[in-house]
Amino acid sequence: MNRIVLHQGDITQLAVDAIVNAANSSLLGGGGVDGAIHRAAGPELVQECRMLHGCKTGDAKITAGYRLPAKHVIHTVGPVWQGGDSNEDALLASCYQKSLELAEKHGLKAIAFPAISTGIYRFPLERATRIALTTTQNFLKSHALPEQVIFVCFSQHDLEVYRQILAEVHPDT
Ligand code: AR6
Repeated sequence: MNRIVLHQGDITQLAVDAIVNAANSSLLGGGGVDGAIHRAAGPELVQECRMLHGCKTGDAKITAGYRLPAKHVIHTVGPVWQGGDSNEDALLASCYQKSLELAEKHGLKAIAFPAISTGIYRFPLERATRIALTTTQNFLKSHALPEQVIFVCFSQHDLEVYRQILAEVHPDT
């Protein structure tokens, strides 16, 4: 089975064990995919998020999915792109690593990621995609869970970039 899958569409519509939210450190909602997830999940999500007291950049926290078709939301905070010399690569890799660790710890089989930091936080898409795919590939090599990781691309262009880089890094997972 191919454990890494690409999908174009709206992450809020996926009936998976967890969708990952590209949040900010308050965990209290925002624009982009964060806004879409909170709208679709309903007001109970922000209530649970308030009890988490925020999240550091590069870290991840899990909640229920409420009105979403997904059972859980893993909230992670990507770095704001500042030119590349402010530890952005390692912080972005940590978002994927910590999210995958949480999924494994909670016994989750299928998890879906958006392209963290590549919207409002302006991380260059190709560089971010390479980090997303290699970090995930390395994690899957030594872990049975999650069984499946879906990378959700919002636009056709993002999907093309993911396709190209996936072929380059050629996962044997
Ligand atoms: N489904 C899948 N992907 C989406 C969706 C969706 N419904 N909506 C947007 N995207 P962004 P960031 C894509 O800006 O750069 C928020 O205000 C989008 O096209 O959502 O990590 C937070 O509160 C892009 O490819 O997240 C933070 O303050 C990707 O999701 C800040 O934005 C990420 O874009 C985080 O910025």
